[in-house]
Amino acid sequence: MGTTTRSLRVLLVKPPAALPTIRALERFQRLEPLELSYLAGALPPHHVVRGLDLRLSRRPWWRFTRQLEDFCPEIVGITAFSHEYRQALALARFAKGRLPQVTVVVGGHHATAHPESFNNPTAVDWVVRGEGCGPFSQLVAALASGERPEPSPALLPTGEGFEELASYPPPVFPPATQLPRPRHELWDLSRYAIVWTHENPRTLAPLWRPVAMVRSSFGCRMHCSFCPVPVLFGGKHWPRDPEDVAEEIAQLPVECVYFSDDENFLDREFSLQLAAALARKGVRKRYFAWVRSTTVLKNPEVLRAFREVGLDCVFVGFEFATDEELRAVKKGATVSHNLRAHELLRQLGIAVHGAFMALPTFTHHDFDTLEAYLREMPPAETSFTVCCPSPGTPNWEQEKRSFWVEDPFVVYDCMHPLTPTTLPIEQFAHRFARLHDVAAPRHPLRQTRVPLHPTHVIRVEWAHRRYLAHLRQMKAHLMHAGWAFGPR
Ligand code: B12
Ligand code: SF4
Repeated sequence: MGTTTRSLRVLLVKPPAALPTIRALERFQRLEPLELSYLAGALPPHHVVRGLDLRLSRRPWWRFTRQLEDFCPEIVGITAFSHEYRQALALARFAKGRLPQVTVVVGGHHATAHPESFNNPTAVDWVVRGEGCGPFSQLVAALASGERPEPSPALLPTGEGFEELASYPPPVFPPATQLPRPRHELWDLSRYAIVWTHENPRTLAPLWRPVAMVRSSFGCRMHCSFCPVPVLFGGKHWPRDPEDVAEEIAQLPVECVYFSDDENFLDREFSLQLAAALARKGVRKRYFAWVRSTTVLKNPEVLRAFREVGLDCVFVGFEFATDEELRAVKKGATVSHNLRAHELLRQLGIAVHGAFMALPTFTHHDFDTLEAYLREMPPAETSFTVCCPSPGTPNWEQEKRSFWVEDPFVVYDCMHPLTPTTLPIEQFAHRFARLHDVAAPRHPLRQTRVPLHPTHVIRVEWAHRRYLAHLRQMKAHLMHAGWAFGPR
């Protein structure tokens, strides 16, 4: 017995960020919404799929309206990090208002961790938790053949019965080999760029370079207390087929590739096979990857092999400047591991992006200790976040009673403390912003004697100033999110 399946028009939407801190961050790095490329890759080719990244538009509401009117989608899929959940909900409500017959589906990190935020039948029809390709393709297949999709803890209809399905833990991602190839062609990749850090720039090298995002594996076997990855991937690390990853990379129309793995080089065999496949296929690209300091020390030959195929920079979560703090978050690495890995990477010619955190409990002494580390460490690009529990983790549940804002998701950008700071908030904001100024001179591109693209140099300095100005506005952003304690 055959069922007729229609071709459906599907619009996949990335909301614009509301937080000025995130918009300021996007001046340094804006990456394609890979989650939506995966969803598109999961659908059979007879459906017509469009991607709409509203971060790229100066008038996002106007663009959204135009897409709804011109394309008339039958399904609208919206992704959201926690800080975007209100915009996602507003877009969903707006789509329903314009096209009452449309089916609206919401998924992504916030839906996975806090599906109840989207249990609003006037705006959203279905909420997808966890990995979306499987549930989304089931939903589209059912709608295309005129059937009602089968609800499950991964595919929840809003309204009646929602709460029971949402009470299950989020479904753990399936092995990476079961996922489709993402459809990068959904996006104009020339519009996605990051400041590309490397150790040996040529004269007048541009700072921003167009970039594509590729996920070669996901998950991690560590259990750092602030991180959602162990919950999302059940403490496992899933690599893809190295030949498939190399083929995906070979077909990209841009030279720079930003890996969005949690830990690229955890699986030694996979990493060496991937480097070998890239070399064999003659793929000549540049790479940015993520690695733990302990992995660098354990498998330096992997880093060497990747350097040979084009690895320019790695993101290393150094997190803190003392062993006591590293132990408290169960990082499984010490300051000595971090420093040794840092030196080794630079010897290999790989630039380091060191990520550090400040705790809400930081005193002036703690900030001084971190600043001293930053001044003395080898050159590195740096980023700083405020250590916050991650939505959907046991830590979030434990700490939520101490949150000092009514809607913690609105300021969940890891740049705003969710629990009371030891220092008055203005001083905390000032010291947190100052970390960026202390670290900036250590940036490898600032250390070089080679002159760089002059317009980009001015642009990056301006972006840096804007970013710090927004960080110093921390108190105003917290008040907007319903700061419970008022000014201290
Ligand atoms: C790469 C990455 C980044 C990149 C770029 C991301 C981008 N596209 O702009 C950079 C480094 C810039 C970045 C920045 C930030 N990030 Co980030 N990032 C990641 C990371 C490591 C991978 C994300 C990714 O690309 N995954 C690949 C895609 C394919 O997988 P996916 O997102 O899980 O999508 C699947 C499902 O979620 C689902 N799905 C997703 N959307 C939808 C929509 C529908 C309709 C459906 C049906 C299904 C569905 O199906 C998808 C396909 O499999 C994750 C950690 C992780 N392991 O997920 C953190 C993570 C997403 N980031 C996070 C955060 C907090 C941030 C920052 C706020 C932190 C900061 N201060 O820098 C900023 C915000 C940036 C922004 N513009 O909003 C959090 C989000 C948590 C939350 N609840 O919101 C995560 C989970 C890590 C963490 N620390 O907790 N990030
Ligand atoms: S090592 Fe990185 S990805 Fe793994 S749990 Fe810790 S912070 Fe998360």
